[in-house]
Amino acid sequence: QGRMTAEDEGFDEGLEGQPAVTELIEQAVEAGIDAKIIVLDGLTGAMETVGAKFDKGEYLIPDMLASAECVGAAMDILAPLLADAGVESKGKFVLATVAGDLHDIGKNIVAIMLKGAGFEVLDLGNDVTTGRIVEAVKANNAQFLGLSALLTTTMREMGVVIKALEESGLRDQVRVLIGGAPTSEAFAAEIGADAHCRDAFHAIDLLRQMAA
Ligand code: B1M
Repeated sequence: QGRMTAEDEGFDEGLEGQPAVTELIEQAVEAGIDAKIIVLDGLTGAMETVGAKFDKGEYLIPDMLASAECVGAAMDILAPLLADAGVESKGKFVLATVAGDLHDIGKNIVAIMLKGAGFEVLDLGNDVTTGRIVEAVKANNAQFLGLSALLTTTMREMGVVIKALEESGLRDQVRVLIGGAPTSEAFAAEIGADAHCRDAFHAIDLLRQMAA
């Protein structure tokens, strides 16, 4: 789908005649469904189903990767619809999935939303070491840092990043927002983050409240 076709990946069997993800997204947009609903109920909901199938052994890693590509292709269509036109820069935002964690779909959606809301986003990617994150905050004099983690093991690294910011004397200059399925408000409080974001839209709401 733009990045990959079912045929390229050998997934052609059984898909013949089925609408592709991009077609379904275009149909939903044409039908006037809000992009936020498409992201939360359509894409995020579908990834929960993918996770459940992986748990049961019905899906394997390549299936999860193919699903990730589909979300990427869908977001290419939705990104312009999620942007606020002509907004002024609201500050520098460093964003990363922490060390050891390869999940970046959620982070990429957050990046699109932040750019759309007027932040200057420096997306460091996934599996980013604490050292690189701290360096980027310092070098860019960032006012915001977003950390993402999808694994119960790697979420602990977020606390390590916050400690490293404290040790570098940078903690007071940067608001730290965290997100990712295993994280919670209680976990954010435990590691000393400024906020926990349930999803990308919640992140934008929280940032608006912080600016008010
Ligand atoms: Co992985 N995986 N995975 N996986 N994977 C999960 C997370 C899992 C829950 C699946 C399952 O078992 N049910 C499970 C974790 C279990 C646990 O830790 N308790 C799991 C596992 C086990 C693994 C491996 C260990 C599998 C293996 O190798 N045996 C492995 C680990 C690799 C690694 O990271 N070291 C692995 C690998 C992968 C793929 C690489 C194949 C692929 C990722 C591809 C990619 O990201 N490019 C993958 C996928 C796709 C998933 C699931 C199916 C989908 C994740 C996703 O994209 N969700 C996932 C199951 C699930 O989540 N139900 C699963 C959709 C996305 C939009 O939501 O990321 O939550 P989310 O982001 C939201 C919010 O959380 C929030 O906003 C986002 C947008 O609204 N948010 C933020 C997130 N970050 C934020 C940062 C912010 C603000 C908000 O900062 C400001």
